[in-house]
Amino acid sequence: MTTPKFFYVFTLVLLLACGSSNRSEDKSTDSTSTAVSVSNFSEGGEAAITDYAKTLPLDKIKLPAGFSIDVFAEVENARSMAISPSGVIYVGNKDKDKIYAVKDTNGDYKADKKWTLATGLNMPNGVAFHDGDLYIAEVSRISKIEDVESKLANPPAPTTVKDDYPTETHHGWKYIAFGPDGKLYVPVGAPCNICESKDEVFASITRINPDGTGREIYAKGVRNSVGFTWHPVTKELWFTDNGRDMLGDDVPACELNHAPKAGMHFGYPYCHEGSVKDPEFGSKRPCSEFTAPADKLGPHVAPLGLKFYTGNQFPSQYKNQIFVAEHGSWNRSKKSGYNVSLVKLNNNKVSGHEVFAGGWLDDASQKAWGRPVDVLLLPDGSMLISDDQANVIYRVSYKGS
Ligand SMILES: [Ca+2]
Ligand SMILES: [Ca+2]
Repeated sequence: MTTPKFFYVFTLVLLLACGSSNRSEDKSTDSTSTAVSVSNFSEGGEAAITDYAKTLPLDKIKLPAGFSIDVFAEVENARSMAISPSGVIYVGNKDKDKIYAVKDTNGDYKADKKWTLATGLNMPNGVAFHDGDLYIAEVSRISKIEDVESKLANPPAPTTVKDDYPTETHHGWKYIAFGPDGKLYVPVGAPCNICESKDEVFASITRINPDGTGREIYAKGVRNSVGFTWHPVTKELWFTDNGRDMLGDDVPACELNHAPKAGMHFGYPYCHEGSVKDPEFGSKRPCSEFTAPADKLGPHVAPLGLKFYTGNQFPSQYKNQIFVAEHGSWNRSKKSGYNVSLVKLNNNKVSGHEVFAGGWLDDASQKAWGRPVDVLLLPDGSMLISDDQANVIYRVSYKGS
């Protein structure tokens, strides 16, 4: 039995017509749906890696045996990062005004798509992903792009969640993250190098509900935290704090702190690194009143983002140890930091630290070609490092020796 050719043609035309009408219906459904919908990642955006990546001297980066480093994405002034369940990485700016999203859409561990989600923002350093929404921290405002992954190619302006944080730009850029309690943690840096403030919100880490209500101060005496995370087992908060300047090359140390409960005071501006009385404010309150740091990371190293290693790719000794990005010093005659450190924990106490990745600073010339800002784990257990000077995100992976 044969079928006339015109029948095939007719059927094909019918199928094409149905297909296109279905597609337009899907679109109109998406735009009114409140459920989390995932974008077609091929829509919009631009290349995430160009020939620029090849110009970076990655061979200068020293890592332990078996590890390697590559460029994952090019992002101007790449600062804090957050990842969504579908593997989109969101990236903030401090010296620029934008928020970006990047994604590896073909599974080769290099991002191939980059979308600019927002522009014209005021030091939008912080990003957090929660229930399908992207939260953004500017100096005084928390905003969000709802259901962001259905809108990567055509994002609306972020809508305000809360806009009454202080407007001071000195230490005003913010890291943000959702805690295990479902609240958004928002630090407020001291508006100075060293000072007391009338408003107790300065030099603190606050937390708010996802809708912006219920602000409370979680931790006090924190000069300028630009990174925090929660222990994967104890669910307790750990955060970095940048020590004061202008007390010389070697004092005080920048800090890694442990805040297992609300209401703790970490010393600023009275006491630094647990034992150093501030020359101006130290006589007002003794160091014994405050919680000392869990680890002294070294003077002026500027620790920012940190993460517990919860992946399965790196050797087992890294499990639940802390990686800390050290942005590097400006207030020191010989530069310090400019690396990613590994802080080792034993029974919830720090047992030591060492450089994990270094080489962005050239010791001889005292010139740096890159500055680590934040660290983030990918689902495969490899680690991303953002760099706001070299304008890239690196990926560190372990293949064994
Ligand atoms: Ca890719
Ligand atoms: Ca402290």
